[in-house]
Amino acid sequence: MSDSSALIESLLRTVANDEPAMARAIESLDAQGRRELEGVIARFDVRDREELSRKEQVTATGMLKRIRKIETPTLELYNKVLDYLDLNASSKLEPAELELAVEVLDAFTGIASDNEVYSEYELELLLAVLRNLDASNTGRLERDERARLRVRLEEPRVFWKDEQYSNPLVREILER
Ligand SMILES: [Ca+2]
Repeated sequence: MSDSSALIESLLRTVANDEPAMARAIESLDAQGRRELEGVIARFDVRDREELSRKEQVTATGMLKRIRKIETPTLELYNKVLDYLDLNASSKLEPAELELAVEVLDAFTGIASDNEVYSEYELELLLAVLRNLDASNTGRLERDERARLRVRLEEPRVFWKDEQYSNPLVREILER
């Protein structure tokens, strides 16, 4: 994991000035949290160079800003969500996958709050949506599952409303 730690160090250098709160949150992660963070940001090192280009840094930072708290449990859930959207199982989010990820994250942001960041609870709900879409149970969305998702994303509010009634995994979380 030392190689991906280099990814964290390079991200830290970038955010130290621009995003001090994010830098502090990253610095206070324990070993498990760092592993989860590496798992998130390594997806943006698309060419596998073990460092992020300026553009990839911006993408990674932008994706990290979508979670309310950079903590081990949220990073763990975020990795699981992003795994479903790594459609070719490359461990990287190539541009088309990133586009879908952004679309999905935009559609479900604020499902249990009126802000634009994901809490741990909201990530759990989003994961339940993706798990339920993964009818073939492969851990990522296949072409037909993706097609269904695309159609549903056209009306995200209706999508979420339906999920609350029809998705047993979502219901289970809401009824806790
Ligand atoms: Ca991929």
